[in-house]
Amino acid sequence: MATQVRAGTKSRGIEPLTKRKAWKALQTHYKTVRELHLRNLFADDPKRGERMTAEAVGLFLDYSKNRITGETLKLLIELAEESGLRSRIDAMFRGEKINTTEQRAVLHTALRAPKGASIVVDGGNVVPQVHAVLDKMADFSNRVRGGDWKGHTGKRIRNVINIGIGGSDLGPVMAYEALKHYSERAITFRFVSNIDGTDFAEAVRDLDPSETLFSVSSKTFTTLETMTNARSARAWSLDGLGGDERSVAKHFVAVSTNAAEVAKFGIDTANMFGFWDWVGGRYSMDSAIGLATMLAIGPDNFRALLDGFHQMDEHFRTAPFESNLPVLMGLLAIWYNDFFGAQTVAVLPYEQYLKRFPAYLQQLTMESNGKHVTLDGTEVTYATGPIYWGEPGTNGQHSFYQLIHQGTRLIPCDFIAFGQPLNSLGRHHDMLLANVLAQSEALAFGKTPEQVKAEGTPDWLVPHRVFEGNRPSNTILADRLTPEILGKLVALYEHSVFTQGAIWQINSFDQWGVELGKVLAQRIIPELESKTDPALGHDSSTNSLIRRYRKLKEAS
Ligand code: G6Q
Repeated sequence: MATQVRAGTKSRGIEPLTKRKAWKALQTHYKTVRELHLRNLFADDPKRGERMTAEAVGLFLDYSKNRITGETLKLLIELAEESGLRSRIDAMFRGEKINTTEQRAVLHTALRAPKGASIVVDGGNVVPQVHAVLDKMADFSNRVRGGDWKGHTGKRIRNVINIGIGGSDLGPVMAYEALKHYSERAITFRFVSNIDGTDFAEAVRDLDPSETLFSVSSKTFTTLETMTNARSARAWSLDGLGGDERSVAKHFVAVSTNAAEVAKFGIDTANMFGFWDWVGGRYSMDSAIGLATMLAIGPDNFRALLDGFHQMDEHFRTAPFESNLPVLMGLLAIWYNDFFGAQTVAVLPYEQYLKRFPAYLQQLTMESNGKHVTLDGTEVTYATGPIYWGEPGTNGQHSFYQLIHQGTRLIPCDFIAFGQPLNSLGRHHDMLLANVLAQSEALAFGKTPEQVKAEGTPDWLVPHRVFEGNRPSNTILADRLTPEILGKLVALYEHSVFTQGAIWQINSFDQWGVELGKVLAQRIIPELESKTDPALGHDSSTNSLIRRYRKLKEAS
């Protein structure tokens, strides 16, 4: 597909990726490495498992079970350098408008900058505004959590429902689940995102409107799903509170960048928590979009979360590439994606509280790097963003791990585990950790036909029981899942995504791909709701599905 090159964006002084020296060297090098087995790499280098590790800000990364040699790493780092990664990092942190298609700065790192810092956007230091909003959130959270914020009838708030979708939902849900251990258990937290009415109906079915607070979280405050759910929430709330419009001020707050739309909806802008256009949706869980998180875990824990993000930001900004965790992870992702042709990455947290982490990462990684043109609009000639997926361990072991162990696809895995459990229960944690360690060992080293035979396996069964091994993985270890560690983990992946995007020379910060479906849905809604048969101008499949739906609807 031909794409237009936008004038003025071409001259970045960087050669196209596939023309770079290190890329070509990696192509040649790959031919040798693909023949190597992790069994031999470990046998030839007894210290590999100690050497190929990196540790920073409380996260330990063992990347030794990857199909790499010292030379691979050297070349990947050269690729990062040739790609101008260092200057891209600096440009992001400086607040340059690196989201070129939307002409926006990309400054989620400013959301976790300490109070005294200065980050200038369009001539103004944004850090004081960030802290002013955080203070306002903290004050509000304390009032709700402490029972000082009362509902319309004078009762304290016992339920908080976040209404938002995409970046205004996935981060808050993930963080709430991840940090449930630290949450205020006297308050019930729920998250409504889907336009499917079931989501809202199930969220409120057992709740008392006089004790329920809604946080309508939407950067634009125009998103179809969120505004539809917000209107249903207002109707439900008013219905339960005798229809008194004044109750809205006590039961609805807004998180948005769009004060005009917030006011139009009927929420007092005094009850609005703002953020800025330089915060992308999928990078916003540490902005006011994290209000539900702060209500759950309290301001001190929220600040610890931000501090964790900031520590990883500083590590990413300053550490040499050789020991830079996000850079290493980003480069390994490129190695498998572009040289081995791997299509996916499995993220496997051995921590039940991280059950929504893979879902959160799916948006972060795939919305960011699911791009087919470079910054200057040229079609890429290499694979970009891999598919991220996963489930918490050990559940996946009894389901899809079979394909990772013995299937025909190469699936690099990120295992995430913690030294200490948050719920100590007999031998559970040792067993959990034994499993994560066993999985990465089995994936890497497998089981040879000779080993299988030596166990007395009949010949015909041997091929079925052989594990080829040579399946790569990273293992990330931390002491325990705290708000601070969660911030570090999320920032680790944010910056790994950045590293990949910078090397692919794509814009990791726009998401035009979500637009077309939105526009078409707006066109179809009146066709589904029309009282008379509408004239349909879609393709024959869509036309007949619309007609069939209209019949099904009539039959109900
Ligand atoms: C994220 C995307 C997208 C966005 C949602 C919600 O990077 O932009 O997931 O967060 O579409 O948008 P609003 O917050 O504007 O409702």
